[in-house]
Amino acid sequence: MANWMIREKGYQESDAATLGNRYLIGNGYIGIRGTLEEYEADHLPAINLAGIYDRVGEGWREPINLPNGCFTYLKVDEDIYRLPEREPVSHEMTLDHRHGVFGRETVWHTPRGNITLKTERFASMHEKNLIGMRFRISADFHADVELLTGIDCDVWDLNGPHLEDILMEESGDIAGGELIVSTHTHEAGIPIVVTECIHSDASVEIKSKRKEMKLLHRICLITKPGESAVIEKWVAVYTGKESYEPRKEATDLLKRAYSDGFETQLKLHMECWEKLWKHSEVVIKGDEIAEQAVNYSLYHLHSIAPRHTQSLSIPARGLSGQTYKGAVFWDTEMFMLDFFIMTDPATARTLMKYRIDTLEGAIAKAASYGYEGAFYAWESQEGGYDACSDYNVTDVFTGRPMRTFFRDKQVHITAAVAYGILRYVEWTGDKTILDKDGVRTIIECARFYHSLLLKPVEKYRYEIRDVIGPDEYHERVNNNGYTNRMAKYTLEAAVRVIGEANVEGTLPEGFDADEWKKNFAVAAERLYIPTPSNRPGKEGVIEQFDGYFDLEDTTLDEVRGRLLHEKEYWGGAYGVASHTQIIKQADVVTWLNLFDREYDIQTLRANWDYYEPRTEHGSSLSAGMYAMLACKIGEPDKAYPFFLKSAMADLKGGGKEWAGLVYIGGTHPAAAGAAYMTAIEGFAGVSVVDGELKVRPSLPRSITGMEFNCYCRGVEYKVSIDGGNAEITPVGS
Ligand code: IFM
Repeated sequence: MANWMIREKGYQESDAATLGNRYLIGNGYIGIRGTLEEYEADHLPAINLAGIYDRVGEGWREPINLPNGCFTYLKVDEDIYRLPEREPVSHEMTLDHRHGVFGRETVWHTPRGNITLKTERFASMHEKNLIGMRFRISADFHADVELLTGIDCDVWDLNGPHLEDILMEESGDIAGGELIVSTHTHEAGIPIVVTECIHSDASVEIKSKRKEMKLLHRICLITKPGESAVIEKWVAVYTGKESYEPRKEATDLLKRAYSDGFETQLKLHMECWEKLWKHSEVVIKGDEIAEQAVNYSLYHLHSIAPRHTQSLSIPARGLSGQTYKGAVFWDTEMFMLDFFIMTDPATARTLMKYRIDTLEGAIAKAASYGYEGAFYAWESQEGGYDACSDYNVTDVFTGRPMRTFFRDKQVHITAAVAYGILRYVEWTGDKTILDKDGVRTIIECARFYHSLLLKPVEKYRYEIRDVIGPDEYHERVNNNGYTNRMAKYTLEAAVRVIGEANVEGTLPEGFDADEWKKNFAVAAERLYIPTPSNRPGKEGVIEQFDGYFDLEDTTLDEVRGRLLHEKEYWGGAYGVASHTQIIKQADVVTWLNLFDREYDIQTLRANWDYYEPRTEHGSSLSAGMYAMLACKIGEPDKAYPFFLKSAMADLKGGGKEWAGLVYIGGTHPAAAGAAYMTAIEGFAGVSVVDGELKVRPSLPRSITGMEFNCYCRGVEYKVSIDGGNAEITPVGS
């Protein structure tokens, strides 16, 4: 039986940030950190909304944290019982990651006996604007209890405050009254409404503690030993982006939920989750740890999938807070997209539509640097706005912002967009995404690389200089192999797409197809792609960028030992890794993983063996790429620990939480996606060849079989693997 529950026994205040990520619940629209109900801003609770950003002054533009509608604490005989202030007798947190239900149970000792508070909460998959909560209070004595629950408007912000003119009101349409908080964002004035109501048989009073920015219900009851008092609570959230009447919609939703009751709404929510698992559950036989870790990873991807819209993407830290500015990186296309293509093609389309719809932002960014075409945002927010600043890391020694070049030099982002759109088409067969806008997007991506090319006077080839590859520790390098190969891919893809669009009539008006096809084809052909080396000791290894092999060749331990501060940034002008061959994350290995068919196994292995010991894996994206390439060289056992590292990125934690003095903690959906890709494309060996689904399993020792479903070209297949044998059957046949 698969394990779908994680639990944390005992209480450590210092774990609040990590557990906030690990126990996150969400429905793609709302993300709620797995923090305790009584936590205030200093313990980092956050309710995030997908796609709503705000900027205050010169601070970073970031997603907003909503007034915390889950805020709750307990009073017994006039004394407050909450963590961390009051030490518990026992404490446990749980997450049912099959159904997205968070739970906690805490027992406190009071002078008259023990009191237990149990809570459950879910962000409804059925009603995207709804959060459901249920409290059970029991005591082994006649306790005089007050449950204080409501909306805490004193929110945690990294670069806020983002909410203005906060208005706290009460209304009496529902028994017990509704609490209503109306506010708007600072920059664009987007109206936000958070409403709350409770259902309780006990006596209820509304208590406003406006000074402390809290609007609360006070529920008074006397416990009977052996019985639990049950209180249900609903929170509804609407914004002016989705409704002209957010307040009315929110209170209408509250009324519906109130009359349905918790059990009914919970059932609807769980049924939605069951539907998702029907298409996406991965059964792994023989290895329960791997099975739980993969499905837990998929839980996170489901929780942040924007199913409520047709054009939105997923931020690099999901909906787990304001880190990384809630922005969308190449993580989506290169790490998360495959999961959606194979289990939920409609969401995959939504992710790629976001890129097509933000093309104008990318064109404007390219123009701002003097390039043509589309230079996509390194940290994309709405409209394709690039939230990445020129000073993205704070120096730990001086406290000053450091000039970083992620925004202006990580040009491989544009190729990720072209790759994602075409991978979607290849797997789904859905060419409708390549309408006029889609075709234009591919053309503008290619035009960008075309405008970047340089031709050295003495050489008959094009080069791309002054870039940062996936390994961000080496800045402003020439001919990063990954970047050049992805640029070539984009140019060649554009040639193909232009040819087909010419027939379909989907080319942009006035576009000279023949001229550009020729330009792109010549550029692709002459673009320099570094080749495997024949230097002694480096045979078959591809140099990551010009001059990389001449850098100091030392060990990871040696470089780590040179750190003067644990949070010091390893890259940049003076970083400990910058002048060495130590790299942050898979770079050449990412490239070879995508284009493995162009190299023999010896070359793939030589590069894996050379680069892995030199990789810090300082990004959660790294391990998955090593895992997948290990599978491609027929070494699933070598892949396994890297696969588990990806799959456990949030289950176990331990990843980097700081870049210099900038907090970068949160969930790791790209690692979750990489875990899926390793399981399905690596171990199970799933691929699409000429439009047909192929399976060639190569399982690690601990895994004896696998079962999962996979969409390909509009048909859903069931794949069953038993040792080295695989069976593919269309679902429903
Ligand atoms: O996109 C990644 C990048 O490759 C490494 N730093 C973190 C980013 C967001 O996950």
